[in-house]
Amino acid sequence: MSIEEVCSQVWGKATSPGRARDNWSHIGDIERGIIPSTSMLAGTIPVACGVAYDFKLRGLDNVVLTYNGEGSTAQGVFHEAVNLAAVHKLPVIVVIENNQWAYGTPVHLECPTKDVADRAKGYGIPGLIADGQDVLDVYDKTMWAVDRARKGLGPSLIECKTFRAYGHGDHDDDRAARYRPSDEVEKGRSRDPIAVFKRYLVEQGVLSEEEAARYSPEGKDAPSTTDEDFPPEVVEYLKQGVEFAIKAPLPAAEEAFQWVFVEDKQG
Ligand SMILES: Cc1ncc(C[n+]2csc(CCOP(=O)(O)OP(=O)(O)O)c2C)c(N)n1
Ligand SMILES: [Mg+2]
Repeated sequence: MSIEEVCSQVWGKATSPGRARDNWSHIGDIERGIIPSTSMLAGTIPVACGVAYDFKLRGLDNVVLTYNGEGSTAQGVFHEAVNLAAVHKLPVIVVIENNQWAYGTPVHLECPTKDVADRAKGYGIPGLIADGQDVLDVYDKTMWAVDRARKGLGPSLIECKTFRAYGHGDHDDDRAARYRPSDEVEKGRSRDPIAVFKRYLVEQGVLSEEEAARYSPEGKDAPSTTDEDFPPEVVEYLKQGVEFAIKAPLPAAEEAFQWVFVEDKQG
């Protein structure tokens, strides 16, 4: 998806895939295999199962990945959908980003097992644990599950152990600072995934210390970063998208009634 389309979705313009019908976080495009999500926690897992069932019926070896928080695993629909995927050996990978909080609810009040990955046992499917701060570990575990699904062996659950560096959203930062102990926040932020990956690249001799230190967005929230924290080509790329979206037209008001139901091609 192009940066122009992504920015258009944020600005709610006619040039966005959702044509201003949904917010930025629900971006998707069926033609390109990106399923738009819904706000209902875990609600995208049964949709992923439906898409996977279609792939299976058509004999394709495509795999569906669906990303959810650990809080979502306390929803009834999570269990129904994972059960369905397991029973029918659907090529679905359920990725759980365990950032240890669902708004103000800590993981131990959402999930009774030691690891969220243990939930997989009830469905007889693999439950993998990845270091969610390490991009390569997440990649390896994901590809293991993808290969397995491609062989027709069914779904896997991958718990990526991660950390919510700030509040649930900008609106939650102050509250988060009250309900989370500050040492927990400091410890979590110290393992920023960008810093972890940079360190690895330096160790492997791919990046020099000097190159690694040139740009440093890690550990900063959005309002604290400046253009200097990113390579100029990245800043230019983003500006291009933003400028395009600001100038783009809004959809026509009549569109509000279109595409709500399946339309009769005759009339
Ligand atoms: C069924 C449902 N209940 C409540 C909400 C409100 N809600 C939005 S995000 C959120 C917390 C989600 O926590 P988690 O699943 O851990 O994901 P995270 O945001 O931490 O990645 C809640 C309760 C919702 N969107 N859907
Ligand atoms: Mg969470």
